[in-house]
Formats: sequence, structure tokens, C-alpha cells
Amino acid sequence: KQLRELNTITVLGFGLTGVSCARYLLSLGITPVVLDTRSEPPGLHDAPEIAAQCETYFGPLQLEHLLQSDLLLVSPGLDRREPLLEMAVDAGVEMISDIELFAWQVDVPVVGVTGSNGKSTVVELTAHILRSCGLNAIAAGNIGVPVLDSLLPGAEKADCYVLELSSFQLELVNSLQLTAATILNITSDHLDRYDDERAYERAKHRIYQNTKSCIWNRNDSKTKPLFRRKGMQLVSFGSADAAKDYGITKVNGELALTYNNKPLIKESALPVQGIHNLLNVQVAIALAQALGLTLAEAVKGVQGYRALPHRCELVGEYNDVRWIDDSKATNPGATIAAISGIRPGVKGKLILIAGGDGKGADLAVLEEPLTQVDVLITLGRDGDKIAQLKAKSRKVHSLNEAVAFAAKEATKGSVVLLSPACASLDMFRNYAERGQKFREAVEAWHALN
Ligand code: UMA
Ligand code: ADP
Repeated sequence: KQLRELNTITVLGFGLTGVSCARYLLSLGITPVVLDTRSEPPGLHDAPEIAAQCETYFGPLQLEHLLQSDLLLVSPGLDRREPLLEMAVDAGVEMISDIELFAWQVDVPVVGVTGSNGKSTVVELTAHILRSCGLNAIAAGNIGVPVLDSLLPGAEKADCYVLELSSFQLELVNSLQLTAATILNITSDHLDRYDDERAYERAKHRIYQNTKSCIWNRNDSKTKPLFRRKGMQLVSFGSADAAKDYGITKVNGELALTYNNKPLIKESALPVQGIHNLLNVQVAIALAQALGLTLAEAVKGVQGYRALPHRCELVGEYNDVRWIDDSKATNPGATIAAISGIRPGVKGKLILIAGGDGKGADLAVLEEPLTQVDVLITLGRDGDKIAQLKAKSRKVHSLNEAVAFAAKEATKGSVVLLSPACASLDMFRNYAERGQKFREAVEAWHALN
């Protein structure tokens, strides 16, 4: 596409994505108009030099700014159901995401990962495998690295990309050609941004639009491509063994990954544990294979991977009680995976700290998994909704209070798990800050007691 032929390109949103869009356009000699509904968007402080080179309007959106655009680059944080945006679409203004602009320019193979949970783990692990085989694989997208940054002049040339794609980003993608892509799982999330679950699922399925090899989860039929285009390959993974594709079996009482029924590697030889992580490893191997690695190279490449922080991370062990930070569990699906993954190894009590901003999700799906929890501690805006699901629970107002109560309840062999099933934004800057505060609270309590 000839971007330079367009009169006005407007960047909507001036957070991480907006800044990277504006920076990229400036590098092409194009001066964009930049809008953000916030009067002081983060980009103003993080990249004042970019703001200074653009025409900027911050504060409530004005329709005329949208209608004067030949192309609108919309940040993922903006709800497309916003009436002014709908009016602009109706008036024929083209609206794309930064991912779509990236797709217009990229000239090396790209694989994509979406799903309600496990995206970042799979993206990092896949990139790790590829790099261990000498490929310069760039991990980008929703993981926190805007895709266009890697196309700036002077940026290191990638051999391939592993993109984490959120449903918000996928809504505005049409021409991304993926060598392989996966929907890891679909559980309730982001219902504050979608009219219903179907709309969220449809956004996720856009990842298969122009994909050669679609990697889907046999445990979750919602992840299977809705149609099979000519040339499209289907590859599956799942927790049961299968004659074809990736599975899991038991070898001498221990879980092992399989491919076409043949054991590949045992769980104890992997750098991540728990069934959900075994599924993540299967997908990372499948993505790496789609990019040309042999099965043996991909399996070997898993070695040396280090799990990301705040995902079932052990942050302390005191008096035979383990404290686990799963702050990244921002929806019920992730918390259910944590409870079922951790419960079998708990000899004492399983103490769960949950609650926060539920984002409109149906928290009632936690009721059955909560029967496996011995002590429930709730906090945050939607903490009460979780508390209602269990006969007995303790409501607290801070993580310090939660840690103090948990420490008193814990017996030898217990596990205290922070896995909130909710976003953190009602009480913290983000999930990472929540996890960090948890760790600090755990350390502070044990320093004093
Ligand atoms: N916002 C406004 N007005 C605007 C623009 C944004 O109020 O005009 C608000 C949004 O409602 C949102 C916040 O600002 O609450 C951030 O939105 P943004 O579009 O500016 O976000 P970026 O800083 O560009 O970060 C985005 C992704 N954020 C979202 O999708 C909300 C980041 O994913 C991603 O890492 C980054 O682009 C680079 O690609 C974060 C995320 O929370 C981790 N993603 C969601 C998730 O994983 O569940 C989808
Ligand atoms: P995402 O990028 O999709 O948020 P992460 O890898 O950051 O995924 O993990 C988010 C949360 O989901 C963590 O709490 C983690 O323990 C949990 N999780 C990781 N992989 C899976 C999976 N395959 N299924 C369910 N939950 C998972």
C-alpha cells in the first residue's frame, strides 16, 4: 500500500501502540494526526519528541478529526463500539490496527498466537526454541512490544516473528499472512468489550483468516477453525494421547508429551510444569516446526527456557508453606488452570487469594473449582462475587491483610496461591505491580513474624 499517497493518516490512541505507530510513520516521512481521549495520554510523557512532531488533539474525540482521515490507525484499548468510531466507519473511513500496517510491510515468515490464556508463555517459549536453533526470532505484539518498532530503520532484521495477538488487535486485521497460528483456548474474558461471548470468539477466529497451518486444541472445540480453506493444514494438540499430532501419555507413571503416539519428552525434563504448560509446550513445538525446525530440534530447543514471572511463580517458601504468585490470572480460565494444576501437589491446605476487576466475566464458573480450595480470601471490586460461591470465605481490603490471614491459616505443606481470576486495575497499575506487591507483602510478613 502506498501510505505516502494518503493525505491524512490519523493515529488514535497515544499509549504504547499509538507512539509506535506515530514513530513508524514519521520514519517514513509521514506526519500523522494523533488523537487520544485522555487529556494526558502516556505517550505525552514517554515520547514527548514524537508528540512534538505530530499534530495532536488530546481529550474527548471530535468527529471531524475522524472524518478528515484517509486511514485511522486504532489502538487496541479503544472500544470500536464507541459511537463516533462507528460513525466514521459508516462514513467510509478505513480503520486498521498496527498489526495490519505491519502485515502490509513485513517480508519474513510470521506465526501468531491468541487465546484467553497462555499466549505470552507460548510466544516466549516459541521464540526461545527458534533462537536456540540460531534463528533471529522476534517476539512482539500484545506481549508488550509494539510490532512496528521492529520495522524502524536501524532495527535488527528478523528471520521470523512470533506475534501475540489479542482479540482487540485481531478485530482490525485483514491481510496478515501467517505461516502458522493457534487459538490456545477460549474461556470467558473481556465481556466489557464485547456484546457477548460469540463476538469475542469471532474476533479470536480472525487469526485463522489467511493461515497455512492452524493449530487447535482438542480439549476446547471452540478453537477449531470454523472452515477449512484450500491448502489449510489442521494440526491439533491436547491432554489425551492421539494417533495423530500432539498428545500427552503416561510413561512409567509420569506424564510425557507425544507426537503421533510416540513419547517425545517427560514432564520432569521440561522447564515448566502442570498440564496447562504441557499444552503450551506442544504448541510452541508445533509453531517452531511450521517455521522449518525438525521435531528433534524443536524438542531440544525447549531446554533452557525460564518461565515468565507472575504465572504460577514460586515467590517464597517458609516453614514448609509455599507462596505462589499467579497475578497474571486475570480471568477465571487461568485461575481454574492454576487450581487444577497445583492442587494435586498440595499436602496441606490450598489457600486462594482472588478478586479484583472481573471485567464482566461469569465468575460463577469458579464454583466447582473452588471446592478444591480449603481457604478462600477475597479482595477488590468483584471479590464479593467470588466469595458468594463458597460457604465460608474471608474478605480483606489489601494484599497485606490477605497475606497475614493466609499465614495464620497455613499449616505445614500448604500452598498460598494468589490467582485473582480478575484484572488488577481496580487496585493496582497492572498485574505485574499486583504480583510485586504480593511478593513484598509475603517477604515483609515473614521478616516480622
Ligand atoms: N485509552 C483511552 N483513550 C484512548 C486510548 C486508550 O482511554 O484514546 C485507554 C484504554 O481504554 C486502555 C488504555 O488506555 O485502558 C490503554 O490502551 P492503549 O490502546 O493505549 O494500549 P497500549 O498502551 O497501546 O497497549 C496495547 C495493549 N493494551 C491493550 O490492549 C489494552 C497492550 O496489551 C500491548 O502490550 C501493547 O498495546 C503493545 O501491543 C496489554 C493488555 O492488557 C498487556 N492487553 C489485553 C490483555 O492481554 O488482556 C488485551
Ligand atoms: P496470556 O498472555 O494469554 O495472558 P500468560 O502466559 O501470560 O498468558 O498466562 C496467563 C495466565 O494463564 C497465568 O495465570 C498462567 O498461569 C495461566 N496459563 C498459562 N497457560 C495456560 C493455558 N494453556 N491454559 C490455561 N491457563 C494458562
